[in-house]
Amino acid sequence: MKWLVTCFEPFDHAHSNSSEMVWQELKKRDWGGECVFLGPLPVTFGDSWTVLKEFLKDADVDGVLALGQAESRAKISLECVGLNWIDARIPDNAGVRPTMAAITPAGPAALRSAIPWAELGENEFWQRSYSAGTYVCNFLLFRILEWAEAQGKLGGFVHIPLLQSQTEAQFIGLPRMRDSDAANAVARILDFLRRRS
Ligand code: PCA
Repeated sequence: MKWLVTCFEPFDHAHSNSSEMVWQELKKRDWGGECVFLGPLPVTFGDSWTVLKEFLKDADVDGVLALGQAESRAKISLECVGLNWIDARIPDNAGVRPTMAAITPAGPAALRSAIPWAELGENEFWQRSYSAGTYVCNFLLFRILEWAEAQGKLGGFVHIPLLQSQTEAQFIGLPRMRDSDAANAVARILDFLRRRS
């Protein structure tokens, strides 16, 4: 299967984003032409999906895996559900802070990812998650799941903890993964996805 892999730019005044760091590392590896990479996407409600949707018009892919950073989580999260809801705790990179609003007012309360994450199991590096938050990552995940359902394709989201090399003061005291552990773990997750028929 051919996968599109995206990541996010830094946000909330940080100058790094673990998803972009891991994504840069994945891009260097040999995926036998089965993975294409788009990023980093803007951390904005206005443009994140617009940029991705535009790319998908001409891209011949079977699935989309989006990567994002989750401070305060200790393991990689395999997101199983996108919530049809936004409640931003901080403004996005365009200064917009939507609160208590449905993404698609007439849509379902939530959409499930059709990726069979249970088959991948759980270990010291990753676990399944049932909340991608209520910020830009959840917004993008919900839009990807709407797209996947309409197209009969697969969509999913993986949240990555902070990495040891991220030195911003705002990250001090939060859980971290070793950079190489995170990159190798997400590479294994991507390998699981591309081997699906
Ligand atoms: N994490 C944020 C948005 C961009 C990112 O990398 C989130 O979890 O919503």
